[in-house]
Amino acid sequence: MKLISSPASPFVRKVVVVLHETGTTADVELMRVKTSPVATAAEAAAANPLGKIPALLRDDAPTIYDSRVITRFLDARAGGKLYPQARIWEVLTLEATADGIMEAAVLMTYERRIRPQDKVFEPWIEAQWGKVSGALDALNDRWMSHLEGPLCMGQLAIGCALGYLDFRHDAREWRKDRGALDDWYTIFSQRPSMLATAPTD
Ligand SMILES: N[C@@H](CCC(=O)N[C@@H](CS)C(=O)NCC(=O)O)C(=O)O
Repeated sequence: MKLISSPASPFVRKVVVVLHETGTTADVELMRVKTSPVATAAEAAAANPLGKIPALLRDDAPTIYDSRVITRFLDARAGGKLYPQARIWEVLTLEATADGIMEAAVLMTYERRIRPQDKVFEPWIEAQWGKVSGALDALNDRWMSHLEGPLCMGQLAIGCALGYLDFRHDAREWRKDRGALDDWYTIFSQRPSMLATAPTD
């Protein structure tokens, strides 16, 4: 199988982390592309009508896309431990929270990198950060018992979201006043799957 990917994308990272956690890295070749909302890579456009990455080209079945679909597919294929049925709604909500953080943070990056400088809309950037900030508070205040529980996809996704904040939005200092989340991430980010997938340009 082939994964349309970029080493800077937190959504791609979720998928690659799952490959590591399930011991299936050898089954998927990473096809690196450079893509953006205004310059979609041909491979991304061919694989996903939305033009986004990640997309997974399967050998004997149609291409699938959206990180949440791909992570669930890869986990099911490997035996299905990352989406435990007993906690499924919490796991999915945690993953959705991580994806929401990534979406807002990626949009902030695009606004500064892609939009002409005189058209950058600061209140919009701050509104996106407001979403990230609210989600981080909720994680710190209400989700620590889940984050500290048995490994699941929700935790891996939150790890990737926090890693992206360090990578692109370090100046926002997300750790400030979020000691529990900071402590959890300090340990979680040392997992071999997280160390092997640190974002790069
Ligand atoms: N919901 C999608 C989001 C994927 C996404 O936004 N990927 C970014 C890269 S980090 C992308 O492909 N951007 C190009 C675009 O928006 O056209 C997923 O989870 O896979």
